[in-house]
Amino acid sequence: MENLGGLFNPSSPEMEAMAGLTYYTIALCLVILGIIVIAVAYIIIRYRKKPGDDGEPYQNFGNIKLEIVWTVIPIAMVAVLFLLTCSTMKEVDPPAGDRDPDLVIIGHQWWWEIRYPSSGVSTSNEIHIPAGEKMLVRLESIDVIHDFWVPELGRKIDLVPGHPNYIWLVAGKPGVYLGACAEFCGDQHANMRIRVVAEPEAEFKKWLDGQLAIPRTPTGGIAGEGANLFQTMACMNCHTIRGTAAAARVGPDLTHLADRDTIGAGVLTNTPENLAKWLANPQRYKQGAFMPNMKLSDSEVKSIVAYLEALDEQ
Ligand code: HEC
Ligand SMILES: [Cu+2]
Repeated sequence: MENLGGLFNPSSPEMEAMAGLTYYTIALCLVILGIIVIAVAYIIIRYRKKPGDDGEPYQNFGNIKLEIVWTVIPIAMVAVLFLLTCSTMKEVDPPAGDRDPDLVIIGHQWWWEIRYPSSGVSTSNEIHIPAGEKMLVRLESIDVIHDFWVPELGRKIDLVPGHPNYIWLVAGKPGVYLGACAEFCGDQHANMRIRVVAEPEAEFKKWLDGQLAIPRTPTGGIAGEGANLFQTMACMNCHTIRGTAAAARVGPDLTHLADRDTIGAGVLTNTPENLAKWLANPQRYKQGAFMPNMKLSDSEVKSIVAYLEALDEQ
C-alpha cells in the first residue's frame, strides 16, 4: 500500500480527516446505491406484466406524503455531507494570518525555494520538518501558478503569484514523503519534485544547526580554485553561498547543497559524480531549466565540485 497515495496511507491528522470524509461519502453513496438496486429489482419483479393483465398499471399521481419523503431524505443526506465537510475543512485549513509562518515555500520554474523565516535558513526542494509538529506554511510563487502536493500529508494547494496561501504541514511519524508540482507550469513541470523529510525533534534541530553554519571559504587546493571560479563566473548572479558575496536568489541556495538528496528538484541523485554531470551541462538533464550550460572545462567542473562539497565538510 506504500505508494498508493494519500487516501490509503494518510500520514497526518489533516490527511486522515480528508480520507475519513472520502470514506464516509463513499459509504453513504454505496448505501444509497444498494437501496436503489434492491428497490428497482423488487419493482421489476413485483410489477412485471402478467398473463391476463391489460392496459396501463395503476398510476399514482400527486402523492404529497411520498413527495415529502423523497425530498426530505436527500436534503438530510446532503446536510450530513455538508457538516462533515465543514468539520474536515476546519481540521485542514489553518486560520490565515494568525501567526508568522514556520516555513515559506516559493515556487520557481522548476524548483522549490524553502525558507525558514525564524532562523533564516534557505534550501531547495527538500523540506525538513520535525515529526508530529504542526508547521504553518506560507506558499508563494515567483513566476507562474504552481501547486504543492504531497499526497500522504494532505491537500493540494496552489502557489499563486501575488497571493500567498497557507497550509498546515504535518507528518505523524518520521519518514520521507514524496510530492510533486501538481499544476502544469511549463517545460520541466514533471521535474519539479518535493521531498518532505520528517525527523525526530532532536535530529531536526541538528539539521537546522547544520544549515545555520556559515562555512569557511576554502583558500588552497582545488576547492580553493573552485571558490575562485564560483566568485568570478556568472554563478554569483544566480546563487547564494552564505559567507561569500554570492547572494542572488535566481537559483537555489548552494551553501549546504551537499546535504540534499537530489539535484535539480529530483532529476539526479546528489553524488559528486552527478553534481559534475549537472555542472557540465544542466540542460542535458533538465532541458529548458533556467541554469544555462556554463561551458565549463573538465578541470573547472572538478574544482567547483570540490568547492561545493567542501562547504559541508567543516
Ligand atoms: C542564470 C542563472 C544561473 C547561473 C548563471 C547559474 N545557475 Fe545554477 N541554477 C540556476 C537555476 C535556476 C537552478 C535550478 C534549476 C532547476 O532545478 O530547475 C540552478 C541549479 C543549480 C544547482 C543544483 C541546485 C539544487 O539544489 O538542485 C547547482 C549545483 C548549481 N546550479 C550550480 C551552479 C554553478 C556552480 C554555476 C556557475 C558555474 C551556476 N550554477 C550558474 C541558475 C543559474
Ligand atoms: Cu510547477
